[in-house]
Amino acid sequence: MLIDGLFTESVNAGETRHRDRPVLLYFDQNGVLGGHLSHHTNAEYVIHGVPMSLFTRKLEAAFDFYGVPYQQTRKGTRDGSELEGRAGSHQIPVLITPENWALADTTPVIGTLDERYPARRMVPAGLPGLLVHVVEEILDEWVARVMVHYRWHYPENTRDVLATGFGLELSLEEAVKHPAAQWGPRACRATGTELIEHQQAAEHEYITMLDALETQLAETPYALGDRPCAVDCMLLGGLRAHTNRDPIPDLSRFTRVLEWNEQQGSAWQGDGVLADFPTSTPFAQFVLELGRDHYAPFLLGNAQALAAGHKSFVVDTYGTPCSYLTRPYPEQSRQMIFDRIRHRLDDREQAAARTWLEDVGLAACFWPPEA
Ligand SMILES: N[C@@H](CCC(=O)N[C@@H](CS)C(=O)NCC(=O)O)C(=O)O
Repeated sequence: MLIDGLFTESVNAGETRHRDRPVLLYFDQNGVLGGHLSHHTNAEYVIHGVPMSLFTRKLEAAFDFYGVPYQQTRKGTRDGSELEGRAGSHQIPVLITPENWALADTTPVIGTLDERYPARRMVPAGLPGLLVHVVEEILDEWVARVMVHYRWHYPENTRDVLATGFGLELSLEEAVKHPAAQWGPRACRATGTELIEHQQAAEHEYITMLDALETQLAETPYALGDRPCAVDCMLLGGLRAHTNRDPIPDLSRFTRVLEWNEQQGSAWQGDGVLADFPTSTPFAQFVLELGRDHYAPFLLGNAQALAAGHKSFVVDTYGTPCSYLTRPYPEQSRQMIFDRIRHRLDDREQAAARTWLEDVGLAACFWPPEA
């Protein structure tokens, strides 16, 4: 079940223990939370993060669509706070719930919020939910790296983020040498955008994706249809934290995308439907193809390297060999898709899911072993 990603001990139907507090949570056969979670206090949610963080803005966009009030508190990554221990992550955002739980990782966090606000779910039930989850996954785990590249390989962006984030007034040369700017290029090397040819291809991929979104928004108010979903949250997070915030790239020609980005999620009345499964929208098809061509070889190479205990590995990306750091998280993340297929789809839906994943060339990545 989706929520497994939040807990140290995961189970099928039954119970689990939240690692932040020793509270038992109960799940029904479908993995739906009951008991404690339906009881809310008047306290608000608090999102700990920073405005220039993609995943912080993704979660904020989700809250806006749920129409649920929240507070924002500034928190950087690896700040050594007790919150990091409680959430089990050095990353941002961390969400504090009204029950004072500390939760990390936006995909399962949005899954939890969906159970609380089912009329405005960001990931629907059944096969449409699988499609949303897979598109979200490709954006989270693949397209997000392009934003990291833009920010830390363009000194203008680096200088700007150090000025806004840290109050540092630096020249371009000083900015790139500043200790706070050293994480970025390392992250780029780890995620395959070290070489100019891969940087250019990654930028082309992102801009082409925005072209597809621009075209989509002429047809539907959201990326996957007439209502928003987790995919919109991710896209808005990227625009708000990175590409429409940093000086580079110039997005001025994407007029519909920019207008869409300006809209407040709270204006959505909870109405509308997503485009039908499996056709979805041309934008969704675009991202799925990008996932098949580029994310899938990376993900399978990463899985092999992890199994073999290799620290790094090389796969072809955009037609040339590209080196990546082996990371455990992509495996944990696709496990959430495996869990959705295993525990949230019935037999008929599982058969349709398999056919669909084969059709879009993603079965090798996302069809669970032994399902
Ligand atoms: N899977 C996580 C990713 C969170 C994430 O990567 N956050 C970034 C900031 S946008 C971060 O903390 N990066 C620092 C790092 O990974 O060390 C989620 O969905 O919340």
